[in-house]
Amino acid sequence: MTAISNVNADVLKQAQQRIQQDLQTALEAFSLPEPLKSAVHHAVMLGGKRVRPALCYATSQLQENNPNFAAVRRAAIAIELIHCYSLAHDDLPCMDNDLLRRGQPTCHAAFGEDTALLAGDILQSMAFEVLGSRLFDQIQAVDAEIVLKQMQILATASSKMVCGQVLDLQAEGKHVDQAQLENIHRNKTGALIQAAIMMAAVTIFKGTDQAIPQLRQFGQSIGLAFQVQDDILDIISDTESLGKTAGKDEQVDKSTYPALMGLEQAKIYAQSLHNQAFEALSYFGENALELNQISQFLLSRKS
Ligand code: GRG
Repeated sequence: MTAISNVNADVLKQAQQRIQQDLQTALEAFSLPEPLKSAVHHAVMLGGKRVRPALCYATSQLQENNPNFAAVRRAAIAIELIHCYSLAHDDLPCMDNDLLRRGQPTCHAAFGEDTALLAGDILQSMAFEVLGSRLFDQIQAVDAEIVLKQMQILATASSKMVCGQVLDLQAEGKHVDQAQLENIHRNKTGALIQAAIMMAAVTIFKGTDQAIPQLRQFGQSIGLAFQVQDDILDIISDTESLGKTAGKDEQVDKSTYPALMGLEQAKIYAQSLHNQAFEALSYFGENALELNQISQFLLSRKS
């Protein structure tokens, strides 16, 4: 058990180190006026588990020495920039109105609502600019078909995330059934997690490969499981471990899995979604070792 946890920690740690450097490189390429520059740095560089980039890199590992790895690195940056924008906006007074994120003051708490809103806005554009750039690919020609597919995947997932957020806000204080809750979370959280996997998948596989639907299924299961776990942690964990305000869901009467089915049943549901995810990965055999390890980390995560 200890051995597996260590391997998990190593895979994630390596991904965190790589994405931290790559994000730094990407941000340095932009010339932004103050205080926007500092707000963007605050929203992106301070902490975070970096799960989405880690899923990107681990998917790339399905093929040894992926010749399009530069496109995977750009995708990992782009997905994290979109994620950071969503967190900055999610914390705004007109949304969740939170003051703590990743153990730090939220972007608007540190820089004001106007600058935090604009930081989120520009992070969206930056994500697509990075995706269409030659970053890490100066020698080899950029594969335009891959870039186009990645842009489509990211744009679709980002739109779904906003739609999911709207549905989530509408559901506050109301009773929703499991199908409605699933629709909210597949859009709000699951779509971006699935996109992290698919943006790397298109650097390796053609659309007709059987690997594509398997990875789509894996992404869908792990994406929903992530939100179920997030709902559980909001109840069983504390503010210090989470780096964000614990118990917030109940405070604002959010529709969550524990609220719908009870805490114990929600834990069982999270495990069953992970089982579905592992099942989809079994198609890839040992090549999916890193994806397996990250999935195990996600199931046992405490923050
Ligand atoms: C356009 C106003 C406007 C809003 C954009 C705010 C928004 C739409 C969407 C919110 C989406 C959102 C914040 C979903 C929650 C997903 C989630 C579980 C986030 C936490 O992810 P972690 O645990 O965070 O990976 P770290 O900090 O580790 O990166």
